[in-house]
Amino acid sequence: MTATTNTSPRAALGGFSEHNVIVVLGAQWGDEGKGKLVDILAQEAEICARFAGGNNAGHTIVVNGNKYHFHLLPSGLTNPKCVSIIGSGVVVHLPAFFKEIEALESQANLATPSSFPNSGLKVSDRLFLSDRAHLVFDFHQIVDGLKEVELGNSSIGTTKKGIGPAYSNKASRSGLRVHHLFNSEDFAKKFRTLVENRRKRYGFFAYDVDQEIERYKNFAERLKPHVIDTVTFMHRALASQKRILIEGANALMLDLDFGTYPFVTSSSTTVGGVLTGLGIPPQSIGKTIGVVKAYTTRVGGGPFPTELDDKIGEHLQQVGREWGVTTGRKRRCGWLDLVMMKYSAMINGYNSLNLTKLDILSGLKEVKIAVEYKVDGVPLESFPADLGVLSQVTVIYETLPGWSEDISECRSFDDLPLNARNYVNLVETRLNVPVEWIGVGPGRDDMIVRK
Ligand code: 2SA
Ligand code: GDP
Ligand code: MG
Repeated sequence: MTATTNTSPRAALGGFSEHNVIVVLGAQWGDEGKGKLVDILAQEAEICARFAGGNNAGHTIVVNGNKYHFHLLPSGLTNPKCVSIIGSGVVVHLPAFFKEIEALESQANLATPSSFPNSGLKVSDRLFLSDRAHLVFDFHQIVDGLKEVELGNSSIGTTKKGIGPAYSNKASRSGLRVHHLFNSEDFAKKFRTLVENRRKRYGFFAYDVDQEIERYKNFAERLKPHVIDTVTFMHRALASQKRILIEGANALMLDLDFGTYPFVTSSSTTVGGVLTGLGIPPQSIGKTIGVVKAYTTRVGGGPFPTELDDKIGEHLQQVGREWGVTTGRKRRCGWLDLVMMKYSAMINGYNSLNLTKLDILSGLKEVKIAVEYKVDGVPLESFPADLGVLSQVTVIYETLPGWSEDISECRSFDDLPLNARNYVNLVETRLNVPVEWIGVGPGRDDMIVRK
């Protein structure tokens, strides 16, 4: 992987020539490689916005061989000219917010100058946060852990970043938002009530409330320059036809409404979440891109119909380097599931797909794709809501011959071996959505663009 320029020539093909607003969403259970596509498209974007989730997300971006990890901050920060927005649908852990800024800035200073030639990865002056975003506190993270213990064998396998407890406070109308930080008396009062309340529910846990209130006074001062009304900002940007990239976190099957509930995250990860998490109207979205891994992975608990509990699953995990970016947990691996993908495409209405990590399938004698679920011999119409039903499905696969060639240097569809092309074509035909990008490696330039 040897990228030599900061702005990939391929980025121009990414879609901003046709649309001002592009949305990138995870189509499976996360970690499809959204960050990499966002990085590529961001080279042409003026604004990159996050709309949901928090620092549970983990995106790895590889530029000139240097790895950058994004959690809470938008991955579009890799373009030094791109302004980044954290919308009101995101939940923000301020210690993590500042830590991530520092980590990115110090890492970028160490990186080769050609990665970020103009200004390094300076982020402080081009990163803005909604005054309506809810805050995640350390006590939310403590509660996240306590909840998981309480669930025992049925634990969700959360990232323990406090995401669920913070969204719970939001939904129960007791949460604290960014604007609350700037009225310190009111903040302190509400904060004490919140902690008391959680202690009533979960029993006493050690937490220095006074010290935390002091810490947040400090954070408020540091945060001030970053806080804006993102609704007004986004609407001005739309009115002046700025090129806006909207970055999904987590993925459709982890969505609170449409995912494998309760084994989901606590936010709206779908295209619906884009609207509620940024406060923009539906007609402003020009294009929605679904990012789908050429196989499936899942981290944490919950059902996974095409999971491979065998040598092939282990092979995908090892070769695909499938470890959580935030927690370091091993990701579970399985075959690509088109029943789930059809459901995903119905909800998000993908205009095109980025099929990622096709290179990881190289070397397998044969590859399988799930095309149908049956219960008692009867095909299911779609992905079931009831996990009891899901546990009974027999997965019907289509088996294709594999390919042995290393495809990481392929840069056009025709460069791919025939069997790899057939694999892509099958995905495209069955889903009736064009596969516009094909990932063949982790680097910015390791992408086939079909246009
Ligand atoms: P949470 O912490 O409340 O959002 O966890 C609820 C479920 O959502 C899953 N989840 C994720 N799945 C994939 N990737 C995520 N981000 C990190 C990454 C994960 C990591 O990029 O690798 O490092 O482990 C992510 N975040 C949340 C989670 O596993 C639960 O199943
Ligand atoms: P995200 O959460 O969807 O942004 O994905 P993650 O960053 O959590 O996980 C995807 C991983 O796959 C990262 O380590 C990427 O660098 C890597 N990756 C992305 N696309 C490709 C690809 O096409 N091929 C290979 N080999 N790695 C890829
Ligand atoms: Mg990830």
